[in-house]
Amino acid sequence: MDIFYSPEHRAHRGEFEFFRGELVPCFEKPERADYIHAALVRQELGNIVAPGSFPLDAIERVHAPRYLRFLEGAWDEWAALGNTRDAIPAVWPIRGFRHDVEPDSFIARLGMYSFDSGTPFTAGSWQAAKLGADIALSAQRRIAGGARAAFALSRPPGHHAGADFLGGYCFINNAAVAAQAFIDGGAHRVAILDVDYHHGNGTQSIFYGRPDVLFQSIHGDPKTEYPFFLGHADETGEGAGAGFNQNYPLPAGSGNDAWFAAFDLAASRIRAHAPDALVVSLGVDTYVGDPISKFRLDAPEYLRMGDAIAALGLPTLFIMEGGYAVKEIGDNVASVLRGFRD
Ligand code: Q9C
Ligand code: ZN
Repeated sequence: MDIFYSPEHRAHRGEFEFFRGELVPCFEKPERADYIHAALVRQELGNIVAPGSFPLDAIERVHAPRYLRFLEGAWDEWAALGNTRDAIPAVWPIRGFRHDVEPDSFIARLGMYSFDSGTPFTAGSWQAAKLGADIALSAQRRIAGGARAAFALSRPPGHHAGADFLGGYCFINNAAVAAQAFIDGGAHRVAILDVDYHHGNGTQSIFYGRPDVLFQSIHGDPKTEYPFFLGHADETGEGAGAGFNQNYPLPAGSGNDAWFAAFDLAASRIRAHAPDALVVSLGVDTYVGDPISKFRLDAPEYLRMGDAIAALGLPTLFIMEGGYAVKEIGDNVASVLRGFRD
């Protein structure tokens, strides 16, 4: 399958994030995509294709224009205030505050449009995030044009980003943008399967009220695992979207059997939805060796995962999300694509 990639993702290079009271080097680093790219090339899993450039309209179909305008100008604003280091959110409105008045202060607006401090905004973050969405849209277009599958090697990841918020290393929700592009291209129904260790809180909130985009997420139980505040089993959609959102939270420490049991439930929901296309939010931070996550999937399970996804028999768009065991993520992603193909 074609692999959409650009080395320009390196423009997003966060320096530090907080970890147990200390600033530590960011886990979400450029080397991640480089290792994945290298493994896919080494295993000859497809042609590497440069993305096209898309107008912002496709992104505005899922993100608020004022949020995108903020992101687009954020670094220049921050730099004009005399800053050279990353902008890290540090103040947020919470329950009971007014959330709709955009403050003038840069750091207040950064807080308004974010939900954690772990997502530094750097000089090249907007360019890389926009490129990540262009990669997702390019891969989506390949499938809309008749390909069975495509892989979007987007970085930074996207599934924690909502219509007007960033967080969890994510700025633009690449999977949501691609799913919406399928709908706008005439698809009646799309399914998003999110296999990243962390609940796709951004994707869920974007489609929560809609029956056309089914969301299925297998993840660490939010009672103990990031992003904590969303991803419980009783979140099943609202209004017209009631019944079109399912979460499969699993306890930290869960292994292969528990994971694939949840996968089977998600797979039957997807089959019942009869979608025109499947978008897979592919995080490999479920791996036993992942430094920030607590599932225990072994390396061979990624072959099985690819095989199980292929068995759904749908046009399939893989979009890269998390995975932080940098040396192994390339091989694990390659295994998913190999399992899908073979
Ligand atoms: N300092 C994705 O996998 N922080 N995002 C965890 C480590 C946030 C993960 C604590 C994890 C976000 C796309
Ligand atoms: Zn994750």
